[in-house]
Amino acid sequence: MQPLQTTTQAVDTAFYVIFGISSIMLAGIAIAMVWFVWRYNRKRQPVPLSQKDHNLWLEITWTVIPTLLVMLMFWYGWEGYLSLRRIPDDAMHIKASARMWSWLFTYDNGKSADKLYVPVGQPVKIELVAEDVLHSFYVPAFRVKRDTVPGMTNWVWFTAEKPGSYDLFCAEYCGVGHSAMVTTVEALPAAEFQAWLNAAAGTAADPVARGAELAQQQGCLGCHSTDGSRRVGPTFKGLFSQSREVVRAGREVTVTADEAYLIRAIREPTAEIVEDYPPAMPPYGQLSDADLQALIAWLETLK
Ligand SMILES: [Cu+2]
Repeated sequence: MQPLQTTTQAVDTAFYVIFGISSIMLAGIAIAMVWFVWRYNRKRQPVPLSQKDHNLWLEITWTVIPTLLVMLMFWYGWEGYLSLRRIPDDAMHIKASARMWSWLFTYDNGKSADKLYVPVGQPVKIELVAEDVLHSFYVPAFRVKRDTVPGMTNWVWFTAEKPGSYDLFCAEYCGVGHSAMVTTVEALPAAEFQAWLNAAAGTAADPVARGAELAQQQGCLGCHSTDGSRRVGPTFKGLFSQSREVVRAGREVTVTADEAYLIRAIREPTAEIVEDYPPAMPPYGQLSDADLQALIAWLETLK
């Protein structure tokens, strides 16, 4: 089934219809009220002139017109909702994984990225998966927002009509790094998108390059800076072989950030917590040993 309109058109139409009717009602009611206050002020008209207590046609009018207006608002809301929930047949499938505190997008050919690349003019169906807690996939430009719920698969669809970069937020408070859980939708012209999609990825041969790629993909950079600035977690800059104060099993100890320490910090992040930082990092047990080595090789270069 083909939708009649894009998600942006669906939401905007309903919004402007409701906003327009509400504005006219607000102005009409306020003007009538002020006019009545002035016209029927006791000083101006101390004695009521009419004893009429009802008017059938007036009552029918003020019942029928608002009923029609409310039904009109319902109609646009319902049509808009159906458009949001009816996936076009030619929609391209992309999986969005939400985890504390980054997004990972996986394409059907196995390619993955930390930004959501989409082709202009083609509908995309985003399958929403939560790996840990509740998050919410929110792209204001396409008027879509839907929760990602652990154990449940949700989805949204949208079409990017113009090339560009659009904000993508997590819209469900999901812990200390929530505000860092932002990325972008990159809408590319169809040919450029195909070229990007078919370019090999995740396979940089050089370990340092592979490490940098992993840091992006795995969402490390959502919480750790590489320029020395403080984020949810400590910076990566100058980390390797530095000595640092950590709290291990409730006791303060000084450790050297060598390879063994970094492996522990990635695999079992809450076992040793760097002083002054929250025990916020999820464990990254799924990384292969080769990937771990690549990440560490890359960390070593961040002097
Ligand atoms: Cu989140």
